[in-house]
This record gives sequence, C-alpha cells and structure tokens, in this order.
Amino acid sequence: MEDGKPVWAPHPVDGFQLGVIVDIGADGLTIKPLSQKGKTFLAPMNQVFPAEEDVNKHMEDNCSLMYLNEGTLLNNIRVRYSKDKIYTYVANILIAVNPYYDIPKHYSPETIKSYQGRSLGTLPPHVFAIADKAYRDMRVLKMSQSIIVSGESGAGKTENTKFVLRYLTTSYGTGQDIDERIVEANPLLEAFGNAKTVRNNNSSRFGKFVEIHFNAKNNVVGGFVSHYLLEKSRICMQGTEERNYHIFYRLCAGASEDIRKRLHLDSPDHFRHVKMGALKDPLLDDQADFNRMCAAMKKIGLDDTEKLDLFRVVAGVLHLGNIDFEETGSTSGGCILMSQSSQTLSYCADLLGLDQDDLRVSLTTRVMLTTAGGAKGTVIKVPLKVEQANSARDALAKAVYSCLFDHVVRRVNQCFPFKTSSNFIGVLDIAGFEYFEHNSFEQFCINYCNEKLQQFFNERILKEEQELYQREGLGVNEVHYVDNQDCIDLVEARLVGILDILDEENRLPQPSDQHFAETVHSKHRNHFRLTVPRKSKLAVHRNIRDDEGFIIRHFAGAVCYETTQFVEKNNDALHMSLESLVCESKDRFVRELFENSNNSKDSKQKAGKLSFISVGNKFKTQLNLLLEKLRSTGSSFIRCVKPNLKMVSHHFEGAQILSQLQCSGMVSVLDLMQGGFPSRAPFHELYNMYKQFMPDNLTRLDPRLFCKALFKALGLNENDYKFGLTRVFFRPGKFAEFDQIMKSDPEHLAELVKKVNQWLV
Ligand code: AOV
Ligand code: MG
Repeated sequence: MEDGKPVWAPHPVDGFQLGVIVDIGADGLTIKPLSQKGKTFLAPMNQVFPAEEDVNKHMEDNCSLMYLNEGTLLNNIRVRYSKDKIYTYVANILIAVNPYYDIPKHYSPETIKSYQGRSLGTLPPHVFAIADKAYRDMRVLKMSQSIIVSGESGAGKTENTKFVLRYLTTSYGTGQDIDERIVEANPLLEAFGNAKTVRNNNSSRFGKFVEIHFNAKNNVVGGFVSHYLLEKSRICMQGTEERNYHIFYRLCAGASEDIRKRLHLDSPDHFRHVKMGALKDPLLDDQADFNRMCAAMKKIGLDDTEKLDLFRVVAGVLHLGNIDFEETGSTSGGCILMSQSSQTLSYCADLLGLDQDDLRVSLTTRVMLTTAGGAKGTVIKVPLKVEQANSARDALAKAVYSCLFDHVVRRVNQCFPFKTSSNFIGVLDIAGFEYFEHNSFEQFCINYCNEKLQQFFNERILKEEQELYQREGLGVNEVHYVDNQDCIDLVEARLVGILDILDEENRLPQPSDQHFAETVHSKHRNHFRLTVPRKSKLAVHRNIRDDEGFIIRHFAGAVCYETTQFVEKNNDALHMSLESLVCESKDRFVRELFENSNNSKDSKQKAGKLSFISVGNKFKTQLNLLLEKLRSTGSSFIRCVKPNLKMVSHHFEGAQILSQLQCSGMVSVLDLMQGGFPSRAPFHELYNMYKQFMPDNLTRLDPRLFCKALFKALGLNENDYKFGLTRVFFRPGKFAEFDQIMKSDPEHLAELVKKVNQWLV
C-alpha cells in the first residue's frame, strides 16, 4: 500500500469504507475516510486493504481485479448487486446474492437456452452456467458431478437448487414425466420440511442431496433425494414469530369440507402444536399453497388414498398435541387425562389406528424392565407425572411426524425411479455455518457438517489451483491453507470425540447434560479448538458455567454451545410402551411408517433395554457417506449470500455480508490466491489490450511472443509473474503495476517502445 492511495478500512455497518492512510503507528494505521463527513480513525494493520483505482468498476470474475482482498471482493459484489448482477465468480466458485425480488427474465426459458453448452465465463455469471459446467464435465470426463450450495438461512440455497434442477431437466431431459416430477417433488418436500422462521418465510428445516441421474446418452433418467436432520423440536415448539411445518396450516386452511369432517379439522388456533407461534404470515397464502401442493402431488403421481394417508397422520399429530393431563392427587404421584381431552384422545386414536385405552395408558405410564429381586425381565408399569406425560406426548408427536417425513422422501423417490444410470449430478442444499445467541445440539451438528464441507472445499480449491499451475507448467507448488482436521477430530473421533462422549452419557443410567459438559472439558483440557466458556473473552459467554457448555473454535469463528438438552436431543428412541403402541397400529400406513423408518429394526434391537438411538452418530455416518460420495465426483461450489436481515430487495448490509463471506471460506480462498498467482491473463487478451500502444514489428508477433518481448523490455521482476502455456500469471497486485506502466504517459511509452525494439534486435 502506497502513500495517498485509497484503501479499504473497516466500517461497522458497511463492512469497509474507502480512505487513505495518513499515519502508520505501532498500534495500527490512521485512516482518513474519503467521504466528507468521516473523522480520522485508527484501524488494525491486518484489516486495511488496497482498493482498486476505480471503485465503481466491477468484474464478472473477482479474480480479474488488481487486488484480491476482502475489501475489493465486498465492493465488487456491492457494485454488481446495485446493477442487479447478483452472480459473481471467484475463479470457478459462484457467489449468489439473494435479490429478494424476481429479476425480469433472469431465469426464463430463453435464458436457460442461452447457457446450454457455453463454457464458464463466456456469458455473465449465472447459476445456469454452473449447472451447465457440471453437465459438460460429466459428459466429457464421464464422471458424476456435485454442486454444493451453501450459505446462511435465507441466502437462497433452496431457490438456487431448484434453478439447477429446472435447468438440467429442461435442457437435458427427454421431455417425459420424469423431468417434471424432479421439479414438482419440491413443493411436497417443502410442505412437510419447510417452515416460516424469523430468518426465512420458507426455511428448509432439513438438509438434502438431490441426484439427477443420466443414462449413457447423457439424458435424464431419474432422480434420488437423500435427507439429513429434520428439525424435530419445531413439531412441538415454535418461537413466537415462527411457525410449525407448512403442512399443518395448509391442511387447516385448504382441506375440503369432507376432509375437514373426516379429520375433525379446525382452524390452527385450536391446536397446541401450531398455535404457540405465529398463526399467519401476511406473505404466505396457506390456502393457495395447499392447492399448489395438491397439484404437485398429482403431477408426481400420488393418488387420493395416499394423499389422505398423509393428511390423516398430520391431523393425528395435531390432535395428539391437544391432549392434556392433570395430577391424580393420589400418593402414587401419577397423572390422568383431563376430562376435556377424551374427545381429542378418541380423534387421535382413530386417526392413527390406535386403541384409545392403550394410547391413554402409554401416555401416562412407562413400562420398565426390572432386574429387581433377581427376576430378570419383570415388566412393571411406572406412573408418570404430568410433566413426564407431556413429554411422552410430545415425543410421540415428534416420532410420528419425523417418520412421516421419512415416508414423504421415500415416496418422492419412487416417483422418479431408474433402472440403470451412468452418472449423476447431485445438488447439496444444506444449512451453512450458524451462530446464534444461544446455540444448541442442532447448531452443533450443522457446524460439524460445515467443518467437513469446508475441508472438502479446501481440498478441492487447493487441488484445482495446483492442477492449473501444473497444466500451465508454472513449476510452483506452494499453495497453502489451514487444515481443520483437528476440529473434525474433536467432534467425531472414536471414544474421545464429542459425539462419542455424548453417546456414552446417553447410555448412563442417569445421564445429565452437566456431566456431559464436564467430561468434554476433562477429556480435552488443552485442546486448541476447545475452550471453557468462563474463561472466554466474549462477554456473552461468561454467564455460562463450564458444566453448561463449551466453546468450539470453528474455521468460521468461535461458537459457544449450551449443552442443556444435548442428551435428550441426541436420542431418537421412543420409550418402550409408545414404540410398541405405534408398531402395532391397526392402520397399515401408520404401522409401516415405523417399520420403514430410517431407524432400522436392527438399531432398535441394539438399543435394547436402554432404548437409545443416537442422533449424532447417525448423522456422522450419513455425513461420512455423503463426503465419500462427494469425493468421488467432480465438484462446483455456489456460495449464497443474504443481502440484509429485513428480507427486502435493493438493500446491501455490508458488514453482515462480509461476515458471511468470511464464514463461507471465500476470504480464505482470496488469501490462498493471494499467496499464489491470482491474476491471470491469456496471451491473446493482453495482446488485444495493449497492441494499440506497440509498434508494428511487435504486433506482428504471435501473442505469446508479443507478451514475452513486452515483459522483457519492461524489465519486470521475474518473481512477480510467470509465463504459463496459455497465459501469464501475476502475483497479487502485480497486474495492476503492469497495467499502470502500459497506460502511463506517452513519453514513458515511447521510451518503452524503444526498449522493446532494442530487445527484439
Ligand atoms: P435458503 O434455502 O438459503 O434458506 P431460500 O432459497 O429459501 O433460502 O430463499 C429465501 C427467499 O429468498 C425465497 O423464498 C425467495 O423469496 C427469495 N429468493 C432467494 N433467491 C432468489 C432469487 N434468485 N430470485 C428471487 N428471489 C429469491 V434456509 O432453507 O432458511 O437455510 O433453512
Ligand atoms: Mg432452504
């Protein structure tokens, strides 16, 4: 950074502001903002970056900028966003800013057509370009591909995923049912797996990997959806401004009179499991959405019986939630159903095919096997307190609903079956790194997942960069990045990893969240990635005791996890009497939901008496399979960015966006490029750019020689650039210097031309 040149210095709201350095001191740089109003301020040396000369200029590929840093990246995205150019590349990675409005024709059939068969970079950056690249790579390399879409809640992952699916099926389908079904499966998945949250009115509460399969002729033959971690807590509990899964409200709003009667439906405010949150959202039309969902169900081939099966179970869950208990007042301390609840009980039992009395007993007592008195395996019934009965009821609701969701995904998969497939393109739509004021087991799992994906991202980007250098014969192999394997080990290592420690806790006769937190700390006393909340410098974490949580230093920042409920949330097992109740339902559909659920009988049997099925370890297994799959494919990355918290169009909150870019690893990509040769220009481009300044004898040379001659004549430092086979690579910022010399005053240029001529002779 030179005197008087503009720099990007940190700004609390905009992320960065333009300024000039007026003093360099021991404790940082003194910056004078270029805006009229700003006062001089002090900024840490490592947070001030050189700015481009023209800050209103923008580039389709951020790597073509002169300076690659957080400041120029944020500015490039900002300038482009203001012109409705929401997509930007950083090399092959696509950054997608959510526009929060429908940009005219942005995804039209004509636009789809225009991207077909065009290589990346020939047209403006677009999600369609990434989809087409994946397709062409699959065809040319005969290798399956994956597209990893990430970003925080509301950033546009699901929308972009749908654009990819639509693009591929319209462009490379056979025009048969299958194409439409792959697209139309989404409304059904979203009805059961999405909900309104404070961050997104249509927030996916599960992760998914959608594969589109292709035959040997590279035409679409089918699809397959895998799903991860449906958020179960939402089924019984929602924040005041949030809602339960869409389906509950849609069914209440849209069902026909006949269905309403059969399912004893009422408006949502009659049901405990939906009324604690917001009942309506002005932006959501539940009735219209119901109709849209039914149309989608029809298109993917669900008949009326199947539809009613789904609705019946949803209604069963609604009624189940309305069952209330009261103390018996007897010395045994148990509880009974409140008298008003008997009608509800009968509706619920009826809808789920259960015996009323069995349901009542299973909710108010717990069957236990005892070894007391040496009589191994004696069954005793323990009466439950009101609180315990409430949680039994909620556990049953969660189990029924999540089995129903598993069924929906299974059913969707039957809609686009395929016998054989040559290759697939998979799209991963899974929540990005999360840190809230309070972070629980869900954030722990999702951040663990993001550590794994980040490692994969690093591996791939690093490898690609190295391969490019090799292909171009640069003879450098010095691309570095920080590996996060230690953080992954901390979570998933056998026995000592946090997931295994948690499972161990779950298996204790009296598991406790406190004991779990203590064990985590005692097993990892001086781990670089793990800290005790009390010693944390962060004020918000100081009120949490060490036995109430831990802090993990993730690649994207430190997160404090509060361990209350970890034990409970890690257990997928229903207590025994409820489990056998539903497994013996008279309703075949309900029975099969449980028989086929993801928790195989095998794991249930293994769980045995302790009735523990580990959520964390199931996720770990799924995740490792997913990564194995990703590693066997070629990959592309889409980083989605949420422009503001208000969810409105044309509003760019810089600081907030900057933090997303940091969390998604984009800033470390720039660092990585910064250490290598990030600016690259094909010979012919340089030739076309500068030939007007050069004498004829030089322009007659082929572009490569032209560049060689020019560089020699300029006497550029050979450490600053390298000649590859097809292009010149520059060290960071060096292209800027080169360009400046070339465009400097005529006198200087004449001098230069003389030198070039001398060199040529
Ligand atoms: P997410 O998948 O990343 O959040 P969505 O894809 O659901 O976010 O996007 C949120 C909302 O932003 C959508 O409902 C649209 O209204 C709008 N939106 C996103 N992308 C576009 C686009 N390209 N054009 C127009 N509108 C868009 V979450 O699932 O919450 O993590 O769990
Ligand atoms: Mg989503």
